[in-house]
Amino acid sequence: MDAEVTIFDKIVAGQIKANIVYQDDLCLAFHDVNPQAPVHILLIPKQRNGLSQLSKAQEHNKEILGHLLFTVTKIVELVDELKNGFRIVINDGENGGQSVWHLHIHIIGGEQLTWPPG
Ligand code: DGP
Repeated sequence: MDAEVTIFDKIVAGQIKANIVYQDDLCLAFHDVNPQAPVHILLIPKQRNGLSQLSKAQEHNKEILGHLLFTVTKIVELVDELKNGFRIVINDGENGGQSVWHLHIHIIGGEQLTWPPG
């Protein structure tokens, strides 16, 4: 699965358009094409480096994993609708509902979220 080009690789390469919220050398954040809340942003590493899903993480991925979580706080600073709270979700594997095999963090908010998720 890891060797396959995903839709997110194409977004990183600029081959597919996305509504970009934030980027730096290591990661890219853009609005989800199928939002589940008023704000629904996806945050991805630009290089997959084996991270098709969180459960495949290796020692060499630790730095980017920390960077992604820290970057969530930067995105929250940029998006007013997230300032009263938000949720991050990582779907992992088939039972987790994962559909794109390139690690991504969902950042969801802009309304009162309910618990538990489905
Ligand atoms: P997951 O099910 O956790 O693998 O989430 C994949 C998400 O990716 C899903 O919420 C829809 C989103 N998505 C799929 N294709 C595209 C696309 O081409 N553009 C954007 N912006 N989002 C996409």
